[in-house]
Amino acid sequence: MVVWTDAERAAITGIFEKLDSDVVGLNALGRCLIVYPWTRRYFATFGNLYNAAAIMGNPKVAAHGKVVLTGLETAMKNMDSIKKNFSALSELHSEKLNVDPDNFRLLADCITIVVAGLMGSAFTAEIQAAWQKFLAVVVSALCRQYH
Ligand code: HEG
Repeated sequence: MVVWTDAERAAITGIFEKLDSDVVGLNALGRCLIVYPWTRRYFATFGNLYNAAAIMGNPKVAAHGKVVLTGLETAMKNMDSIKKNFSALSELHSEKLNVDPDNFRLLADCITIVVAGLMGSAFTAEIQAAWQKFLAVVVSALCRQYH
């Protein structure tokens, strides 16, 4: 079981309070699709993902980015039961969507880069440590139903 300090909890909820999940979602998912082009294969129904401009202007990318951020928000609101909460989501990514679990880490890194850019100097090393611990727990929970 993951132990969270009060400072870590405050750091993570603080990030969600400060940032707009639409903006973080689009920029993080868009960045992932641009930087790691093989991740586009999972979004065949999204239409034009041919280049950076098409990806960033694609409303389905924006909508799905929001879905991912809503998932993270659920994790933030249930920080002591992320594994349990993400069990069905992990099964979906594994059994139905067949997403290679290495990609969770890549998207998580893109989320961190976008959060860092938006937070600026408020994204101190301590805040980053809490945030990356949070994302590591989310990634681990998403990987759990793979076998
Ligand atoms: Mg996934 C669906 C969350 C990484 C590909 N993803 C979803 C859904 C959520 C979610 C909440 C909706 C589930 C539902 O409809 O019941 N995804 C989520 C998180 C993370 C993640 C929190 C990691 C931080 N997803 C991820 C990655 C890929 C991927 C790395 C592929 C590279 N997700 C994916 C696809 C769908 C979802 C293809 C279905 C999209 C659709 O058909 O609309």
